[in-house]
Amino acid sequence: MPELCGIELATPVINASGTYDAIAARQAFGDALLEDFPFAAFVSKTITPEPRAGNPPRRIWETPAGMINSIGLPNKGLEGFLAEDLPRLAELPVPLIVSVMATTREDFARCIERVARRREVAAIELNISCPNVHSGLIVGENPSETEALLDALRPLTEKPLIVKLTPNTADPASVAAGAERGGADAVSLINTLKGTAIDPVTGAPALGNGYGGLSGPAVRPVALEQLRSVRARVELPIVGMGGISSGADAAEFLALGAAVVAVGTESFRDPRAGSRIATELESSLLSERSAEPVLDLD
Ligand code: RRO
Repeated sequence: MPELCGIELATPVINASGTYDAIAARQAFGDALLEDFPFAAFVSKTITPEPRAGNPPRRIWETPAGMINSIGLPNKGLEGFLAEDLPRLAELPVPLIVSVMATTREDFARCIERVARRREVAAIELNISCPNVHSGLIVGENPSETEALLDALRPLTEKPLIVKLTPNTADPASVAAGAERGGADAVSLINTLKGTAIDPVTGAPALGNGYGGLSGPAVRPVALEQLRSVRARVELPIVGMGGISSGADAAEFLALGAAVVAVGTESFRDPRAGSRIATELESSLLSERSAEPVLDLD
């Protein structure tokens, strides 16, 4: 049975944070959603210590084989999430991973302490890689800052800490190594690649914030290469993602040594993509061959 940091999963397919609104889906589909939930674990949209309104519209722009988002982390804040959303997410029939972001170590610590106390939470993802929020030094671009953040957070919980890496840096493997030295239990990659677009009608930037993060099939080769380089550098389990839209795509990530895969942009097109990809994966030749990663990582 697939597992991530000791959390047993029915399939190796989970969702990428922020790409599937399970609370809205439950409202739309009712209890039928619980009987046939598309992912083997659910990762929440990232929360922050205080509520945020997010970026001005336009927030999404379609690109060749992908899209750029400039969502800007709208959320109810830590206390709003714990009071309103967590009880609803706890009704999902799969383990819950809560994604957290803050701009100081103290705020990160406050979030971890409050979230980790809740028994509904199986693991915590530390989002140190959002492309759409100005936070001074981006911790996730810097291996020693990442290590120091983990040094500060690691003692606060025994729950698994999964570090979401940014692809917007020259050497993601060094950041992964920093996370490993600091005591992370896993890394996940990739977050979106910084990108921009011009609205052909107005000639102005298409996104309200001027730029955003690119995702979808267009980024898959970049994600695979970053996975390859991170896999070669750290022993940690890896959640691999970036443009996965079929079982064959997912099998590529598993062949390169990902422990599980996450589906993001494809869920906007097909909300049942997670289940479909898990089924396709079962019959994928590559996934049979890759029970042990087969590719030379050097
Ligand atoms: O909310 C966002 O704009 C966002 C986040 Br937190 C993230 O981690 N990655 C992304 O592409 N968008």
